Amino acid sequence: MKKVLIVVFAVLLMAGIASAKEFEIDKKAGGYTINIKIDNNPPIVGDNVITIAIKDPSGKNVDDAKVTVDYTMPAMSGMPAMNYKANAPKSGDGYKATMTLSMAGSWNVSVKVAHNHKTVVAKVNVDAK
Ligand SMILES: [Cu+2]
Repeated sequence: MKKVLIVVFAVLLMAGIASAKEFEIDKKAGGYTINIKIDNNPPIVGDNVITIAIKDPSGKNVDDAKVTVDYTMPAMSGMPAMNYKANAPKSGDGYKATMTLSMAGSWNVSVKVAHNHKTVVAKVNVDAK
């Protein structure tokens, strides 16, 4: 009995760590489902790897899209607006790019997916620490 409880506790603990470690969100855009993961949660000042997985309206994985990631911070006192763009080529389980966030605070991340002659955009706001 004691052993079972310890195993259950360990599994719960690992699940908790796994979900806290990675940022993950699903967005719908133009019928597509765009799953966005960031390897740090919250994202950090510095390099963060963003992984994007895409399903088409019929639920099929899309592996022939062109994906780019724009990440911007609006101007604030003493700091002009910052705009960055990264290509996210297909790599393993998704499309991957590195976002180098140069300061803490609120960043707007736009994932642009070009597929079958149309472009859809998924937007997410993150707070870098
Ligand atoms: Cu700023």
